[in-house]
Amino acid sequence: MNIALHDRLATAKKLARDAGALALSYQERLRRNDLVIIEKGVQDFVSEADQTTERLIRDELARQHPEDGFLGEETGSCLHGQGVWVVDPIDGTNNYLRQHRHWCVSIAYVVDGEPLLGVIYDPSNDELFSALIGQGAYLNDCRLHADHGNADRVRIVNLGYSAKTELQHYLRTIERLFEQGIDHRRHGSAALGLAHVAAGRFDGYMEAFINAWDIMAGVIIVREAGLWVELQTRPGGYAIRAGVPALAPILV
Ligand code: LIP
Repeated sequence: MNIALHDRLATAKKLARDAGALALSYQERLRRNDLVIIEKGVQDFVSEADQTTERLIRDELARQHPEDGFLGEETGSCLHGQGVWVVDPIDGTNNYLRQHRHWCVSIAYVVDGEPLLGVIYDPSNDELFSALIGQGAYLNDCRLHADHGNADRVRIVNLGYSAKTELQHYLRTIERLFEQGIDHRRHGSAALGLAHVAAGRFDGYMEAFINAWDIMAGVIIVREAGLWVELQTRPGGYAIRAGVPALAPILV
């Protein structure tokens, strides 16, 4: 296996933990209402925590792998080199800013549009999800093996919704799931939603518009767990469907 990819995976794992600890340290300032929060758009916020955490990741990646490019939610992109690091320093920002626990750090290494490795770290539960192409998916040190299940086993999926898509499509999806006897949750973090699909905590994930930095790590982790992922490009982003194959005709 490409040694350089193994080195990059080790870098990403340590950086995800370090960035998670830094982001967690800002929670005290949130509790004191001492963190500047900027509204980027409808339900789209950023704080000093997001920016500083992304800067920590970006600077260390530039030091260790200067030949690689970078694309981050908060500090933009420099797309030189064969591979690009695609980073969301705090995925689930709205949850984070309201001191909910459901947020994570997401780091992926992407070549020609395909993720070759991904790391998702949930500091609230100290859970590190990771995958390297062809080498399987892991939760901490435990290998993740998908239970492909079948139609009568599928019972709960995780959904994401963006104001950039049609609300009726989202509502029709929920209606279709209930008609099939399938429950759903919406947690506001695509990265964690995909990581939990790989870990068997959800049977599927769907979101009709999502950014690359929210999903690239989750895509390789779900694939390496042996599950189905379908990515479709959209102007400025993607539509994603993933999970047990029995969900393909339902998550449309
Ligand atoms: C979030 C995604 C989520 C989506 C939210 C938001 P952020 O990313 O993970 O799936 O529904 O609108 O885009 O902004 O927390 O990094």
